[in-house]
Amino acid sequence: MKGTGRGIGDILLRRIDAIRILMEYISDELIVCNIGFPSKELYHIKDRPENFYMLGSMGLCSSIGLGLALSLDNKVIAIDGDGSILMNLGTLSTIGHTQPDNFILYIIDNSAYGSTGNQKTQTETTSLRDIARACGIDAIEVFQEEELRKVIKESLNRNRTKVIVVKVAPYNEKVENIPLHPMYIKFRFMESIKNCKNNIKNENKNNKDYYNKNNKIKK
Ligand SMILES: Cc1ncc(C[n+]2csc(CCOP(=O)(O)OP(=O)(O)O)c2C)c(N)n1
Ligand SMILES: [Mg+2]
Repeated sequence: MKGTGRGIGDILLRRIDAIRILMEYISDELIVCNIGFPSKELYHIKDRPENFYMLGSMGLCSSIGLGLALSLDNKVIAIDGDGSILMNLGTLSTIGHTQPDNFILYIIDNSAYGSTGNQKTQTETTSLRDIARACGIDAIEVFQEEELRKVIKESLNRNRTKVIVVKVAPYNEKVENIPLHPMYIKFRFMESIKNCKNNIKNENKNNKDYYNKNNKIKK
């Protein structure tokens, strides 16, 4: 891999391992999860009202997560895929520009469009970590479980935008489809946001502060 001295041979984890390890450290954080197998694997590991499973479009998980992080004080984690990030690379620029201190983008990079049959993406040559860094984000690429656990713990304890790129082998766990109606997923998630300590009422304040900071609103 570019700049790391590490490569395909260092990859031992699978996407389901990366999700399982993350979930061991999760308490009340909000999670937005990429469409397809990532969501199915997350549902299989730990379903909870604070999980929002993407249905339909690829590419927007990180953007929805960012919007939530800008609107709420709770920690928000977007579990995304390399294919989806490549489809919406502008998301990294927007994250780098806005830098909400309560946002973690957890990119599970299997160098493949895993959910549709593991067709190859270009992340064996394109470093998502380096692109995130070029956007001003504190970003890291992780290959091994021990290092991943350390990075997750640090990122959850620190108030700083973080991009974690977990390099995994292309593999889809044999898990059932999510048996929840899309509207149920949506309303259950909305309900869990209502219960957040600092809820959506802060949205206007956060937006105003952000725009004021950037001289968009002059008073
Ligand atoms: C706009 C759009 N294009 C294509 C698809 C079909 N599709 C669903 S998941 C997926 C692969 C996603 O790849 P990645 O984000 O890397 O996640 P992975 O499945 O590898 O974990 C594709 C092509 C879609 N749902 N929406
Ligand atoms: Mg992928």
